[in-house]
Amino acid sequence: GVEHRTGGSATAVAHPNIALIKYWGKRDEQLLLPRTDSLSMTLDIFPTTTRVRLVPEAEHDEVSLGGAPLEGEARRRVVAFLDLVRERAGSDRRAVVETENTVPTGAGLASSASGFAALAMAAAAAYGLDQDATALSRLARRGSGSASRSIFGDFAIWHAGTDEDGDLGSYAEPVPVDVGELDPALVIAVVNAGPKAVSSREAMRRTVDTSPLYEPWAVSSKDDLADMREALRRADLEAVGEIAERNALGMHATMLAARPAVRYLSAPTLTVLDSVLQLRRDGVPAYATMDAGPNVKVLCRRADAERVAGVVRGAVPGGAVHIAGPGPGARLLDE
Ligand code: 2P0
Repeated sequence: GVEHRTGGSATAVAHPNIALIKYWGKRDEQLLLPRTDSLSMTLDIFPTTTRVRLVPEAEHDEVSLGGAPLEGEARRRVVAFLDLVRERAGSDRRAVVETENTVPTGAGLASSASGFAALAMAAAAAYGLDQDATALSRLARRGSGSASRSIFGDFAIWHAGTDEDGDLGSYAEPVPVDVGELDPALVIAVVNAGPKAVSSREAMRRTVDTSPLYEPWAVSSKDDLADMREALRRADLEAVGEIAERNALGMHATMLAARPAVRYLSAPTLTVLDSVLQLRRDGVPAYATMDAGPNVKVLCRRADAERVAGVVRGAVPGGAVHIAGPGPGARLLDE
């Protein structure tokens, strides 16, 4: 069956996304259902390319990243994801999964978002699952929550869904934005490209379970989302930036109040945040957002991005600085 349609092999490419309204906290650890809606911009840099090839006689999946075999928890997550796809496809075939990442893995630069979006698309095609974009987004979510958003380009909202709808109700979809009018860029300051000390999965769990600030943030994030949608509709970059910055700082406040605290923000992070404040005092609209790591993403106008990058570079000598614009959704490549 499968080989006739796809040859049992498919390659997909996907880009990371950065949330302007954050996903932080699950209500279902098995299905990766989030507590709140989130909204992101997909980037035009750091793509992940994944090839999935079915091998009829193999007993185990073979999973590699950058040519090296994946092991431990990272491998387990990929195999569990393939098991889900196999269950849906009614197949017991093992696969060879080869991934090339252009972004540091596990450093809060959304490598799991691009990674599972590319894997979802390639695996669905290789196993012959007929999936529309909504179904692919739902499927990618099962690998990593934020991957649901990387199925789509530009701006996407990931709906938390309801307990009644379960798996079916939680997927991302595009948010219509006049990208030309908004003219956004994200200046990414990589102050530390090493892997994080606490996984975002563990950090979310600890925050939801122990932080007295979690519920208030989750409640205020609803308002942030409504305000964000309105600001995006108006293509009002300053409002978009202000809302994104407050939502991110609030998310980090929830973690700082967890027991024990989860602190991803480091001294260089704060130095970059100071430089962002100085840019604003100097009349340049620039706003910061941070994820599960010390790196800072600065939202600004494309026209200001070089200037912002220069200031940020001066703030963290030795740190790499990248400029990203809105990027494409996940797609299959011709093999
Ligand atoms: C986000 N982050 O919205 C948030 C903000 C980090 C901070 O999604 O457990 O790798 O695989 O669903 O998606 C990072 O967490 O977590 C993340 P899982 P994921 O982008």
